Amino acid sequence: MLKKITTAASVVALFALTACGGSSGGGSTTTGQSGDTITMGFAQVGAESGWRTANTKSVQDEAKAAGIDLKFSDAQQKQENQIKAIRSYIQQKVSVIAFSPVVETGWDTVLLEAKRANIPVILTDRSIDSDDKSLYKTFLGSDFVEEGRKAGDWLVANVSGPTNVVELQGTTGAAPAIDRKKGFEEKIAGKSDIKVVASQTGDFTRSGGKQVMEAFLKSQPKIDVVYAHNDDMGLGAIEAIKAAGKVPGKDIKIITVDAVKDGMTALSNGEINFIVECNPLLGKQLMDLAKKVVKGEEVPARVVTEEGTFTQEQAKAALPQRQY
Ligand code: GZL
Repeated sequence: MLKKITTAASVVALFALTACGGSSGGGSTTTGQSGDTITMGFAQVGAESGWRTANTKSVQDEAKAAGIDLKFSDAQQKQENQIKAIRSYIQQKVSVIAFSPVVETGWDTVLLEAKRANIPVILTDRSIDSDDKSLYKTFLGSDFVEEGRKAGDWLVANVSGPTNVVELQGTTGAAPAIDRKKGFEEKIAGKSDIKVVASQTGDFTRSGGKQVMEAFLKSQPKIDVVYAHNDDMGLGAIEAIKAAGKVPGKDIKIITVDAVKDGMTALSNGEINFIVECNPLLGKQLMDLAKKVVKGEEVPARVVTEEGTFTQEQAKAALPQRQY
């Protein structure tokens, strides 16, 4: 897995090959500037998808391996719960706060409270839409616009003639939902034969994807392709397509994002046609960044994880080695 690290001031691309999901040894306690054990308050989005489960495991495992004392909360995909968790971490005077913002906006007030308490913040997985870049030290996560572009590129190269697409969007207001839609639209723009005839949020869950796809199958006379912003919603759509007596991957092609095991299995079975990878194993990089930030060392403003894509044949070959 190639990881590209860029700094805000200059582009110094350091490419380091790291094993996907590799974790360091250790387990000894890591101390910060004061010599005390580093404590990290982590406010997780929820447990909405296979990707999130893998991401949570990576954060927990790598905190343990790094000797960082992790305080962890699950917000059940509610912003108010994440804000409450961040406030409790501030009160507990943790060394560093890390979180994946469930939506892009509404964070300035609580992050200003963390700043005034001199607690550094790291954004991981998803970013925020704020003019005040001093509210966090770095953003570690994927380029979701690029993920959408990869999905659009595959569609343009693999369909011909009038093509009706239905889109299962991620959580409304979430960076991956906004950006995966943006990148996809960029690539199909000007292709007059390709039309997104319906687009609605399935909230990144399997049940959400199934319910929305059931509605699309009733309301749309002709559906050729499903573009789902994550595997879980794509898997829900497969259930709805089968229940409607159609063959997923053949009657209706399916493109998803993530490449978690269940998605890759459906891809290798021919029920999904293409998956854009989004790597959830951010734990090791997060802990390395946290150690630097607590010591007051300079860190890149943006750390982008480069990811691949999978066809059905590539999924068959890759599945045995997949970490999640
Ligand atoms: C993407 C992540 C998204 C995944 C979904 O980095 O935020 O949230 O694509 C997950 O599976 O629910």
